[in-house]
Amino acid sequence: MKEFFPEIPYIKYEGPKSKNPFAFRYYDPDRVINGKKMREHLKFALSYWHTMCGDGTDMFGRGTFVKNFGAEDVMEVYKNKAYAAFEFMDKLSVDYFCFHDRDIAPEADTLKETNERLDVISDLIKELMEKYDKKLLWGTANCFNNPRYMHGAGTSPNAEVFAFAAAQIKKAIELTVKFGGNGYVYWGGREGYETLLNTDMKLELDNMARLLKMTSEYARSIGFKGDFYIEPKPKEPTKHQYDFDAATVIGFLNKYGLYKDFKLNIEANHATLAGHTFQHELCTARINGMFGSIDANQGDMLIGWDTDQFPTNVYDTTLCMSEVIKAGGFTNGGLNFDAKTRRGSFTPEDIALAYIAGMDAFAFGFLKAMEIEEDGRLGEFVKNRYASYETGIGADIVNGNITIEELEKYALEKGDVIEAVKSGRQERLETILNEVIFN
Ligand code: XUL
Ligand code: CO
Repeated sequence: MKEFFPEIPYIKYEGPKSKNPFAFRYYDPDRVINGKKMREHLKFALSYWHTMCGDGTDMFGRGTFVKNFGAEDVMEVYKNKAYAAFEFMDKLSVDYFCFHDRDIAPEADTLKETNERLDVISDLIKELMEKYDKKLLWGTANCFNNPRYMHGAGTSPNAEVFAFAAAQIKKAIELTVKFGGNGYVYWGGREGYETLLNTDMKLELDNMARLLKMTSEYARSIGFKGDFYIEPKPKEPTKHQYDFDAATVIGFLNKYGLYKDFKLNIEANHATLAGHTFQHELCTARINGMFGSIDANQGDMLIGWDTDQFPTNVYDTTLCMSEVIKAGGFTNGGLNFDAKTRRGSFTPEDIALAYIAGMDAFAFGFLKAMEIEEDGRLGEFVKNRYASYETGIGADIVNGNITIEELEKYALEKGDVIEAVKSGRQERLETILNEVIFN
């Protein structure tokens, strides 16, 4: 069989001292930690769109990568993308992939023809999944690229566009089920608005909920057992994306009675675009029982858009994995590299090196997050900081055993409570974090 990446070897674990660029320093896929292999703790996924399709096009220049994989006929190109994707996953020990419908097969003139193309390529992908023992983390529909979606899909002012989006999502769900997918993602591509001068926000939000309800119920009716995820993002492409951040999405799901069947897919770069840390978004999802999956990447704090860089910041990966551990680990979710190399890093080797960087950064983060747990000092500090709620008046507050009048009486008797207030010790705690990371 044709090898698509002869320049990329099989990547093996060589340990932190290795100078071999094509080796893992921290990711040792079959190493067992707490009864589970690292590959099962981390559940890395390849993003089909960036890795097999993204060609480096930006607002100021055309593509710098050629991704036709040696073919000219459009269907042959997409077949070769599939062969190349599985060769890449095999060489990198990436066990999962994520896809949009339009990443795996090109759109044709009619929906019927497009669906027929999807049937052909999805048969091939299913075969390759079995051959290489790879799994689908999640599928999704690209309801934002085609001009018909210029004003949104589920939130389009045009009902015909809503109908088309519903039909497209139906097919994407069928493909997800065909691949035995663990999840289905809704990222609100153009579900948002530019100006209220032309927008009925209430109808748009109601319609978005209608689309989620209809399509998720359909998925269950055809046997989908995985998770539905909403992926929050505050802006880009629209100025006001409806799924702004985790808290907004949780409020939306609650309002429309959808919270039971949905979780969140948290993306690092989307968190920072919303003015939050990655950890904040993960924590918000976790404490609301909505933690699901992760789009692993990082942004550039000096650039105000979604740069989708491969994650190398080990503070972020450590704090992220701490949240994952607190959530009890991944169930259906995992770490999807929704990430691309910079436009100037245009060779296949660059893409492999970027995956190695991201996988090692997360493997390192996971090991350090486990050490933070074992060390216990950070957890202990937080526990003690709230100790006043465990007894006395604090326990009464938490248990709802006290009235406002009784609280007033208590405060009046005390006169002041400043002596009870203790230091937050932020700098000391940051030093403990550094100690763990650098030891
Ligand atoms: C866009 C983004 C998407 C979703 C899937 O910012 O993150 O790739 O992850 O549609
Ligand atoms: Co994403």
